[in-house]
Parts: sequence; C-alpha cells; structure tokens
Amino acid sequence: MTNLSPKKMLAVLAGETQEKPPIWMMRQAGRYLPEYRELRATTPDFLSFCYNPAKASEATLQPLRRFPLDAAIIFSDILVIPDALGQTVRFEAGEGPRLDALGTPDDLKMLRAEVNLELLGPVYEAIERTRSRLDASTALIGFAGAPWTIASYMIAGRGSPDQMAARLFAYRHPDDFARLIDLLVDAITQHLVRQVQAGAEIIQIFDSWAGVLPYSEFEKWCLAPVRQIVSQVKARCPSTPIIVFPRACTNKALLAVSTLAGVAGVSIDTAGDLDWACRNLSAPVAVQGNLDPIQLLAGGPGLDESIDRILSAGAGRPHIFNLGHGILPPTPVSHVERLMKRVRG
Ligand code: 1CP
Repeated sequence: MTNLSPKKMLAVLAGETQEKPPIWMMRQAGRYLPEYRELRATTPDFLSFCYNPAKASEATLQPLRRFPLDAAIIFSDILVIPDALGQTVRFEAGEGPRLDALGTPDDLKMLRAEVNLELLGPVYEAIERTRSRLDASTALIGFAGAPWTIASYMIAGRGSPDQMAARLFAYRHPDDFARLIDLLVDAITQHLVRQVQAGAEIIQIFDSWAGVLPYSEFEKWCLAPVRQIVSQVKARCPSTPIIVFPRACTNKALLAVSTLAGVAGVSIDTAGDLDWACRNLSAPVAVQGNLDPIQLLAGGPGLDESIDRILSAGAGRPHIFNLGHGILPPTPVSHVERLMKRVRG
C-alpha cells in the first residue's frame, strides 16, 4: 500500500513502515510551555479558552514552532461533550474538572436529547484556522473522549482513580447507563464528523479509563460503543484514519480494539508492553507509543535508553512515536528537544 501524502502520520496510518517513525506527544500543547501559560492567563476560564478559536488555534500551533512534530492536535478537551449536552462543567484552577454529578438515573433528565453542536462551533472554527496554518508535512488530529471515559466524569462529577461512581451506576442501573452511553455515542460521532469536515485529518479517541473495568464490562461499555462510533464515522468519513487509546488495558483488550473494523492505530499506554503490541497487533494497524512521561521529565541517559528501546520495538512495522500518556507540566523543554533529536536521528 503506497500513500503519496508528504505527511508521515497519514502514511503510517495507511499501513506503511517508515525508517524513522513520525512523532507527536499527547498534551503537547500545555503547561510545560511558558508561552502556553502566558496565553492561557489571558482567559482564566478554561472552557472559554477552549471556545476561543484564535486562542485554541494558537495553543495548538505553539509546540510546532518549537519542535518538528509530525502532527498537531487541536486544543480542546474531552469535557466539551457534557457541556454541549447541557451539563454544567467547570474547571477549578489546580484541581481539574468539576461537573454537576449525575448521581441517580433521574438526573439523566437534566441532559439534552441531542448534542448542541452550535455550542461546539468554535472548536470547528479553530480546526479550520489551524489547518490553513499548517505546513504540508504536518497532520491535524481531531479528538474526543470515548463514551465510558466521558460518562465516568459525568457521573462522578470529577476525575477519580477508580471510576467507582460510574461503575456502581452501571451495575445498579444498566438500562439507564446504556441510555447515557447511547446518547454519548451519538454526540461523539457527530462531533468527530464535524471536526473532519472542518479539516481534521486524523481522529484519536481517548478511552483513558478503559483499564478499570472487568473484561465483560469493558466489552459492553468500551469496546461496543467505540465500535459503533468508528463504524459511523468511517461511513461518513471513509478516508480519515482513527486511532484509539484504550488506556491501561489488558493485551486481550488491546487486541480486540485493534481488530475493530476501521481502526487504523492503537495507542499503547505507559505500562503497556510495546514489544508485545508490535508483535501481536497485526499490521496494517499502526502501534503508537509509549515513552513514560515521567522518564521524559527525568531526562538523563535513561531517557535515551528508553527512546532507543521504543524505536527498536517499533522498527520494521507501522509505528508512531508518542508518550504513554500526557506530557507532565514540570517537564523541561530541553528534554523534549532531546527526544525530538533522538527520534529524528
Ligand atoms: O489550565 C489548563 O491549562 C488545564 C489543563 C488542561 C489541558 C492543557 C486540561 C484540563 N485539558 C487540557 C487540554 C487537553 N485535554 C487536550 C489538548 C490537546 C493536546 O493534547 O495538546 C486533550 C487531548 C485533552 C484530553 C483529555 N482531557 C483527556 C484524555 C487524555 C488523558 O489525559 O487521559 C482527559 C481525561 C481530560 C479531562 C481533563 N481535562 C483537564 C484535566 C486536568 C483533565 C483530567 C482531570 C482528571 O482526571 O482529574
């Protein structure tokens, strides 16, 4: 399969092997960059910042001015979906997101029956602006959270280490939970299609909390809804590759995600065995990952060794170099420069 695009990301997601893998970093726009902190300070409310097309686009482009990354990821958040479903979403400085928790099945009535795509218009406008400012070798990634991960924030009202509230809700009220997941499947599908129409060339679906579920629950609440989203997005945007990030999952779960029709890439988290993934997730599916963000923060000779191990695991197959999770705010910019130089060779 030959992909004539000058964009390495698209070539690898079409199943090609590159001598040097393309590279981007989850959360590559963010607080480790002084210019991001400066821009961010001009709009203290995080969602207002996300919904400002000029600022969201600028934050997206900032890391590309410093590093020769192969992709930009549009600056936004997975929690714009609950916002567009009518749930109150706030971001408390230094504490993370706070939503009006959906504690009981009755609370689901607070949600809109249809996602308000008009509210998300600024996201699409930011994508349009950004796409026109990218050079010919850089691909633009649009994204959304997966239904399970978004639902876990909607039900708990905040992040939690074990997703206890959402798991309890799903066990106690499986039919109501299924209705919430169906609503999210529809909202996320529409949001992703609009991002592609605005200029996103690749989609990544973040299932950051997939790893807490027993396998049978994973099949119900992660695999099946993601399968629906991927098939519906591919039906409307057949040439757009989709990467799925099922964080902290078993190898069996990774294998199941990699064989979903329409999935072009699977992102492996920090604790995942990249060697195993590269041997067992069959090409043409690309494997993405998986430098430990804490190793990147630490730097030193250990960083070079980790990078080399990842490069050799991915050699000879479609591989995208990335972190195992988002870059951490205290990461020195010089460590990112070192990473870029080493991966570029
Ligand atoms: O003040 C700030 O700048 C807030 C920090 C921040 C940033 C930079 C948040 C709040 N969101 C973002 C941007 C963001 N979020 C991006 C931008 C693009 C890029 O990668 O550069 C993306 C892709 C996300 C996705 C996201 N948001 C995820 C999935 C990925 C992951 O990290 O697992 C999740 C779980 C969120 C929720 C969220 N938003 C923000 C925070 C601090 C959190 C996590 C909260 C928690 O679980 O406690």
